[in-house]
Amino acid sequence: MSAEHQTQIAKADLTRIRPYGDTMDDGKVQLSFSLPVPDGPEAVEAARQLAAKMGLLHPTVVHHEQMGTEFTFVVLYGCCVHTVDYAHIEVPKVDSTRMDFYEINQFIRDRIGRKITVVGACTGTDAHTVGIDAIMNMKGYHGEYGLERYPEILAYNLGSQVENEELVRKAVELGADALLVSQVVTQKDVHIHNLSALVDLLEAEGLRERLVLVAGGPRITHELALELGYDAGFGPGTLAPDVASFVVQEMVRRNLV
Ligand code: B12
Repeated sequence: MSAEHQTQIAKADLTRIRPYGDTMDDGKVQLSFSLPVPDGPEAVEAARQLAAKMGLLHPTVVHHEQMGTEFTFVVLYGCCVHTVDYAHIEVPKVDSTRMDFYEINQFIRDRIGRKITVVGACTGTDAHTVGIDAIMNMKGYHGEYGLERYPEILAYNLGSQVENEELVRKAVELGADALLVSQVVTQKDVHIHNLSALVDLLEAEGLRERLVLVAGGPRITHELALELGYDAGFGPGTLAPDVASFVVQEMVRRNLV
Protein backbone atom coordinates (compact mmCIF):
# COMPACT_ATOMS: atom_id res chain seq x y z
CA MET A 1 0.00 0.00 0.00
CA SER A 2 1.46 3.38 -1.01
CA ALA A 3 2.07 6.14 1.52
CA GLU A 4 -0.56 8.23 -0.30
CA HIS A 5 -3.12 5.43 0.13
CA GLN A 6 -2.34 5.13 3.83
CA THR A 7 -2.81 8.87 4.31
CA GLN A 8 -6.17 8.68 2.53
CA ILE A 9 -7.33 5.87 4.79
CA ALA A 10 -6.15 7.71 7.88
CA LYS A 11 -8.23 10.67 6.72
CA ALA A 12 -11.43 8.70 6.10
CA ASP A 13 -14.37 10.03 8.10
CA LEU A 14 -15.44 6.86 9.94
CA THR A 15 -18.91 8.24 10.58
CA ARG A 16 -19.53 8.41 6.81
CA ILE A 17 -17.83 5.63 4.93
CA ARG A 18 -18.71 4.44 1.44
CA PRO A 19 -17.11 2.08 -1.06
CA TYR A 20 -14.17 3.22 -3.12
CA GLY A 21 -12.52 1.84 -6.23
CA ASP A 22 -9.88 4.30 -7.38
CA THR A 23 -9.92 7.43 -5.23
CA MET A 24 -11.22 7.75 -1.68
CA ASP A 25 -14.98 8.32 -1.50
CA ASP A 26 -15.63 7.75 -5.22
CA GLY A 27 -18.40 5.32 -4.20
CA LYS A 28 -17.48 2.80 -6.92
CA VAL A 29 -19.13 -0.62 -6.66
CA GLN A 30 -19.20 -3.66 -8.90
CA LEU A 31 -22.42 -5.58 -9.34
CA SER A 32 -23.19 -8.77 -11.23
CA PHE A 33 -26.49 -10.43 -12.04
CA SER A 34 -28.30 -12.46 -14.68
CA LEU A 35 -31.28 -11.34 -16.73
CA PRO A 36 -33.84 -13.71 -18.23
CA VAL A 37 -33.36 -12.32 -21.78
CA PRO A 38 -30.86 -13.06 -24.59
CA ASP A 39 -27.64 -11.03 -24.74
CA GLY A 40 -27.71 -7.87 -26.86
CA PRO A 41 -28.01 -4.08 -26.70
CA GLU A 42 -31.46 -4.30 -25.10
CA ALA A 43 -30.17 -6.56 -22.32
CA VAL A 44 -27.30 -4.13 -21.65
CA GLU A 45 -29.70 -1.18 -21.52
CA ALA A 46 -32.06 -3.14 -19.22
CA ALA A 47 -29.16 -3.84 -16.85
CA ARG A 48 -28.11 -0.19 -16.88
CA GLN A 49 -31.66 0.98 -16.11
CA LEU A 50 -31.99 -1.56 -13.28
CA ALA A 51 -28.76 -0.38 -11.68
CA ALA A 52 -29.95 3.23 -11.94
CA LYS A 53 -33.22 2.23 -10.23
CA MET A 54 -31.14 0.63 -7.46
CA GLY A 55 -29.71 4.11 -6.86
CA LEU A 56 -26.29 3.71 -8.49
CA LEU A 57 -24.99 6.78 -10.32
CA HIS A 58 -23.36 6.47 -13.76
CA PRO A 59 -24.01 2.73 -14.20
CA THR A 60 -21.76 1.27 -16.88
CA VAL A 61 -21.94 -2.31 -18.14
CA VAL A 62 -18.36 -3.58 -18.39
CA HIS A 63 -19.09 -7.20 -19.28
CA HIS A 64 -22.07 -9.07 -20.71
CA GLU A 65 -22.29 -12.60 -21.93
CA GLN A 66 -24.93 -14.98 -23.22
CA MET A 67 -25.78 -17.88 -20.89
CA GLY A 68 -27.50 -20.70 -22.80
CA THR A 69 -30.03 -19.22 -25.21
CA GLU A 70 -32.32 -17.24 -22.94
CA PHE A 71 -30.14 -15.55 -20.30
CA THR A 72 -27.48 -12.83 -20.05
CA PHE A 73 -24.85 -12.48 -17.38
CA VAL A 74 -23.92 -8.85 -16.69
CA VAL A 75 -21.15 -7.13 -14.73
CA LEU A 76 -21.47 -3.39 -14.20
CA TYR A 77 -19.88 -0.54 -12.30
CA GLY A 78 -21.66 2.36 -10.68
CA CYS A 79 -21.30 4.88 -7.86
CA CYS A 80 -22.99 4.39 -4.52
CA VAL A 81 -24.17 7.69 -3.04
CA HIS A 82 -24.92 6.37 0.45
CA THR A 83 -22.65 6.27 3.47
CA VAL A 84 -22.77 4.40 6.77
CA ASP A 85 -21.61 5.36 10.24
CA TYR A 86 -18.85 2.82 10.82
CA ALA A 87 -17.72 4.52 14.03
CA HIS A 88 -20.93 3.59 15.83
CA ILE A 89 -21.43 0.05 14.57
CA GLU A 90 -21.56 -2.50 17.37
CA VAL A 91 -21.60 -6.19 16.53
CA PRO A 92 -21.88 -8.72 19.36
CA LYS A 93 -18.90 -11.08 19.31
CA VAL A 94 -18.31 -14.42 20.96
CA ASP A 95 -16.77 -13.63 24.33
CA SER A 96 -13.84 -16.01 24.71
CA THR A 97 -10.10 -16.17 24.20
CA ARG A 98 -9.09 -18.41 21.35
CA MET A 99 -6.84 -21.26 22.43
CA ASP A 100 -5.17 -23.93 20.29
CA PHE A 101 -5.66 -27.70 20.42
CA TYR A 102 -3.03 -28.20 23.13
CA GLU A 103 -4.13 -25.25 25.25
CA ILE A 104 -7.77 -26.36 25.14
CA ASN A 105 -6.97 -29.88 26.32
CA GLN A 106 -4.73 -28.49 29.06
CA PHE A 107 -7.45 -26.01 30.07
CA ILE A 108 -9.92 -28.90 30.45
CA ARG A 109 -7.45 -30.87 32.60
CA ASP A 110 -6.60 -27.87 34.78
CA ARG A 111 -9.92 -26.08 35.09
CA ILE A 112 -12.57 -28.77 34.61
CA GLY A 113 -10.74 -31.87 35.82
CA ARG A 114 -12.67 -34.40 33.74
CA LYS A 115 -13.40 -35.15 30.09
CA ILE A 116 -16.22 -33.09 28.67
CA THR A 117 -19.01 -34.42 26.44
CA VAL A 118 -20.04 -32.57 23.31
CA VAL A 119 -22.97 -33.71 21.15
CA GLY A 120 -23.44 -32.25 17.69
CA ALA A 121 -26.02 -32.60 14.95
CA CYS A 122 -27.49 -31.00 11.90
CA THR A 123 -31.11 -30.86 12.93
CA GLY A 124 -34.62 -30.87 11.49
CA THR A 125 -34.87 -31.60 7.77
CA ASP A 126 -31.42 -30.16 7.09
CA ALA A 127 -29.12 -32.68 5.38
CA HIS A 128 -25.98 -30.54 5.11
CA THR A 129 -23.41 -32.42 7.15
CA VAL A 130 -20.20 -30.82 5.86
CA GLY A 131 -20.31 -27.90 8.32
CA ILE A 132 -20.80 -29.92 11.50
CA ASP A 133 -18.31 -32.51 10.23
CA ALA A 134 -15.74 -29.75 9.74
CA ILE A 135 -16.04 -28.94 13.43
CA MET A 136 -16.28 -32.47 14.78
CA ASN A 137 -14.60 -34.97 12.46
CA MET A 138 -11.38 -36.58 13.65
CA LYS A 139 -9.53 -35.62 10.47
CA GLY A 140 -10.51 -31.98 10.86
CA TYR A 141 -10.79 -29.10 8.44
CA HIS A 142 -8.49 -26.37 7.19
CA GLY A 143 -5.50 -27.68 9.11
CA GLU A 144 -7.31 -28.00 12.44
CA TYR A 145 -8.27 -31.30 14.06
CA GLY A 146 -11.98 -31.74 14.76
CA LEU A 147 -13.30 -32.26 18.28
CA GLU A 148 -13.21 -36.07 17.94
CA ARG A 149 -9.41 -35.79 17.99
CA TYR A 150 -9.28 -33.91 21.32
CA PRO A 151 -8.24 -36.36 24.07
CA GLU A 152 -10.19 -34.42 26.70
CA ILE A 153 -13.40 -34.21 24.66
CA LEU A 154 -15.90 -37.02 24.17
CA ALA A 155 -17.41 -35.90 20.87
CA TYR A 156 -20.56 -37.44 19.40
CA ASN A 157 -21.61 -36.37 15.93
CA LEU A 158 -25.18 -37.54 15.35
CA GLY A 159 -25.13 -36.56 11.66
CA SER A 160 -27.92 -34.92 9.70
CA GLN A 161 -31.71 -34.69 9.83
CA VAL A 162 -31.75 -35.27 13.59
CA GLU A 163 -35.02 -34.32 15.23
CA ASN A 164 -34.76 -31.99 18.23
CA GLU A 165 -36.39 -34.63 20.41
CA GLU A 166 -33.75 -37.17 19.39
CA LEU A 167 -30.94 -34.70 20.06
CA VAL A 168 -32.29 -33.98 23.54
CA ARG A 169 -32.73 -37.69 24.24
CA LYS A 170 -29.11 -38.35 23.23
CA ALA A 171 -27.88 -35.35 25.22
CA VAL A 172 -29.44 -36.82 28.36
CA GLU A 173 -28.24 -40.35 27.63
CA LEU A 174 -24.65 -39.21 27.04
CA GLY A 175 -24.59 -36.60 29.80
CA ALA A 176 -23.76 -33.80 27.38
CA ASP A 177 -22.03 -30.66 28.60
CA ALA A 178 -22.53 -28.89 25.28
CA LEU A 179 -24.80 -29.18 22.25
CA LEU A 180 -23.60 -28.06 18.81
CA VAL A 181 -26.46 -27.47 16.39
CA SER A 182 -25.86 -26.92 12.69
CA GLN A 183 -28.40 -25.18 10.45
CA VAL A 184 -27.52 -24.53 6.82
CA VAL A 185 -30.86 -24.26 5.05
CA THR A 186 -32.61 -20.98 5.84
CA GLN A 187 -35.47 -21.08 3.32
CA LYS A 188 -38.71 -19.78 4.85
CA ASP A 189 -36.77 -19.16 8.08
CA VAL A 190 -36.78 -22.88 8.82
CA HIS A 191 -33.57 -22.45 10.83
CA ILE A 192 -35.21 -19.91 13.15
CA HIS A 193 -38.19 -22.17 13.83
CA ASN A 194 -36.01 -25.20 14.34
CA LEU A 195 -33.43 -23.52 16.58
CA SER A 196 -36.18 -21.90 18.68
CA ALA A 197 -38.04 -25.20 19.05
CA LEU A 198 -34.91 -26.79 20.50
CA VAL A 199 -34.57 -24.05 23.13
CA ASP A 200 -38.25 -24.49 24.04
CA LEU A 201 -37.76 -28.22 24.40
CA LEU A 202 -34.64 -27.87 26.55
CA GLU A 203 -36.39 -25.34 28.78
CA ALA A 204 -39.44 -27.57 29.14
CA GLU A 205 -37.18 -30.45 30.20
CA GLY A 206 -35.30 -28.21 32.65
CA LEU A 207 -32.04 -28.83 30.78
CA ARG A 208 -31.25 -25.47 29.23
CA GLU A 209 -29.20 -24.03 32.10
CA ARG A 210 -27.16 -27.23 32.46
CA LEU A 211 -25.84 -27.08 28.89
CA VAL A 212 -23.68 -24.86 26.74
CA LEU A 213 -25.82 -24.38 23.65
CA VAL A 214 -24.13 -23.39 20.41
CA ALA A 215 -25.56 -22.83 16.92
CA GLY A 216 -23.61 -22.68 13.69
CA GLY A 217 -24.00 -22.41 9.94
CA PRO A 218 -23.28 -20.12 7.01
CA ARG A 219 -26.09 -17.73 7.88
CA ILE A 220 -25.81 -17.93 11.66
CA THR A 221 -24.40 -14.90 13.45
CA HIS A 222 -23.57 -14.60 17.12
CA GLU A 223 -26.23 -11.90 17.39
CA LEU A 224 -28.94 -14.14 15.91
CA ALA A 225 -27.93 -17.04 18.14
CA LEU A 226 -28.18 -14.85 21.25
CA GLU A 227 -31.61 -13.62 20.15
CA LEU A 228 -32.79 -17.22 19.80
CA GLY A 229 -31.62 -18.14 23.30
CA TYR A 230 -28.25 -19.76 22.45
CA ASP A 231 -24.99 -19.06 24.23
CA ALA A 232 -23.08 -18.44 21.01
CA GLY A 233 -23.36 -18.57 17.24
CA PHE A 234 -20.64 -19.31 14.71
CA GLY A 235 -20.66 -18.58 10.99
CA PRO A 236 -18.53 -19.25 7.92
CA GLY A 237 -14.86 -19.98 8.48
CA THR A 238 -15.33 -21.37 11.98
CA LEU A 239 -12.77 -23.96 13.07
CA ALA A 240 -12.90 -26.48 15.91
CA PRO A 241 -10.68 -24.49 18.31
CA ASP A 242 -12.99 -21.44 18.02
CA VAL A 243 -15.91 -23.51 19.27
CA ALA A 244 -14.00 -25.59 21.81
CA SER A 245 -12.40 -22.48 23.32
CA PHE A 246 -15.82 -20.94 23.85
CA VAL A 247 -17.40 -24.12 25.23
CA VAL A 248 -14.75 -24.79 27.87
CA GLN A 249 -14.52 -21.16 28.99
CA GLU A 250 -18.31 -20.90 29.16
CA MET A 251 -18.44 -24.08 31.27
CA VAL A 252 -16.00 -22.56 33.75
CA ARG A 253 -17.75 -19.18 33.69
CA ARG A 254 -21.09 -20.83 34.54
CA ASN A 255 -19.53 -23.31 36.93
CA LEU A 256 -20.70 -26.30 34.87
CA VAL A 257 -17.62 -28.25 35.87
C1 B12 B 1 -22.94 -29.56 -0.49
C2 B12 B 1 -24.32 -28.93 -0.58
C3 B12 B 1 -25.42 -29.80 -0.57
C4 B12 B 1 -25.28 -31.30 -0.42
C5 B12 B 1 -25.07 -31.61 1.08
C6 B12 B 1 -24.22 -32.85 1.28
C7 B12 B 1 -23.81 -33.00 2.70
N1 B12 B 1 -23.62 -34.24 3.08
O1 B12 B 1 -23.68 -32.05 3.44
C8 B12 B 1 -26.66 -31.81 -0.96
C9 B12 B 1 -26.54 -32.10 -2.46
C10 B12 B 1 -27.27 -33.01 -0.27
C11 B12 B 1 -27.52 -30.55 -0.79
C12 B12 B 1 -28.88 -30.59 -0.75
C13 B12 B 1 -29.67 -29.45 -0.68
N2 B12 B 1 -29.25 -28.17 -0.68
CO1 B12 B 1 -27.46 -27.68 -0.58
N3 B12 B 1 -25.67 -26.97 -0.71
C14 B12 B 1 -24.50 -27.53 -0.67
C15 B12 B 1 -23.42 -26.45 -0.87
C16 B12 B 1 -22.96 -26.56 -2.34
C17 B12 B 1 -22.19 -26.53 0.02
C18 B12 B 1 -22.46 -26.57 1.52
C19 B12 B 1 -21.18 -26.96 2.21
O2 B12 B 1 -20.87 -28.13 2.31
N4 B12 B 1 -20.39 -25.96 2.65
C20 B12 B 1 -19.06 -26.20 3.24
C21 B12 B 1 -19.13 -26.11 4.78
C22 B12 B 1 -17.73 -26.41 5.35
O3 B12 B 1 -19.47 -24.80 5.10
P1 B12 B 1 -20.62 -24.44 6.17
O4 B12 B 1 -21.76 -25.36 6.06
O5 B12 B 1 -20.88 -22.99 6.07
O6 B12 B 1 -19.93 -24.75 7.59
C23 B12 B 1 -19.01 -23.89 8.20
C24 B12 B 1 -19.64 -22.80 9.06
O7 B12 B 1 -20.90 -22.36 8.63
C25 B12 B 1 -19.66 -23.39 10.45
N5 B12 B 1 -20.71 -24.28 10.87
C26 B12 B 1 -21.62 -24.99 10.17
N6 B12 B 1 -22.39 -25.69 11.00
C27 B12 B 1 -21.95 -25.45 12.26
C28 B12 B 1 -22.40 -25.90 13.49
C29 B12 B 1 -21.78 -25.46 14.65
C30 B12 B 1 -22.26 -25.94 15.98
C31 B12 B 1 -20.69 -24.56 14.56
C32 B12 B 1 -20.03 -24.09 15.79
C33 B12 B 1 -20.25 -24.10 13.33
C34 B12 B 1 -20.88 -24.55 12.19
O8 B12 B 1 -18.45 -24.10 10.47
C35 B12 B 1 -18.24 -24.74 9.20
C36 B12 B 1 -16.75 -24.77 8.96
O9 B12 B 1 -16.20 -23.48 8.91
C37 B12 B 1 -24.22 -25.12 -0.59
C38 B12 B 1 -23.80 -23.89 -1.40
C39 B12 B 1 -22.52 -23.32 -0.90
N7 B12 B 1 -21.60 -23.14 -1.78
O10 B12 B 1 -22.40 -23.05 0.31
C40 B12 B 1 -25.64 -25.54 -0.94
C41 B12 B 1 -26.80 -24.90 -0.21
C42 B12 B 1 -26.48 -24.83 1.26
N8 B12 B 1 -27.96 -25.86 -0.44
C43 B12 B 1 -29.02 -25.28 -0.61
C44 B12 B 1 -30.25 -25.94 -0.86
C45 B12 B 1 -31.45 -25.07 -1.15
C46 B12 B 1 -30.33 -27.33 -0.86
C47 B12 B 1 -31.58 -28.15 -1.13
C48 B12 B 1 -32.86 -27.66 -0.47
C49 B12 B 1 -31.73 -28.26 -2.65
C50 B12 B 1 -33.01 -28.96 -3.11
N9 B12 B 1 -33.93 -28.16 -3.62
O11 B12 B 1 -33.11 -30.13 -2.99
C51 B12 B 1 -31.17 -29.53 -0.60
C52 B12 B 1 -31.58 -29.66 0.86
C53 B12 B 1 -31.45 -31.02 1.38
C54 B12 B 1 -31.79 -31.00 2.84
N10 B12 B 1 -32.80 -31.77 3.20
O12 B12 B 1 -31.16 -30.30 3.61
C55 B12 B 1 -28.92 -23.77 -0.51
C56 B12 B 1 -29.47 -23.23 0.82
C57 B12 B 1 -30.20 -21.93 0.59
C58 B12 B 1 -30.75 -21.41 1.89
N11 B12 B 1 -30.27 -20.25 2.28
O13 B12 B 1 -31.54 -22.01 2.54
C59 B12 B 1 -27.40 -23.56 -0.77
C60 B12 B 1 -26.82 -22.30 -0.10
C61 B12 B 1 -27.23 -23.50 -2.30
C62 B12 B 1 -27.90 -22.29 -2.92
N12 B12 B 1 -27.18 -21.22 -3.19
O14 B12 B 1 -29.07 -22.28 -3.17
N13 B12 B 1 -26.74 -29.44 -0.68
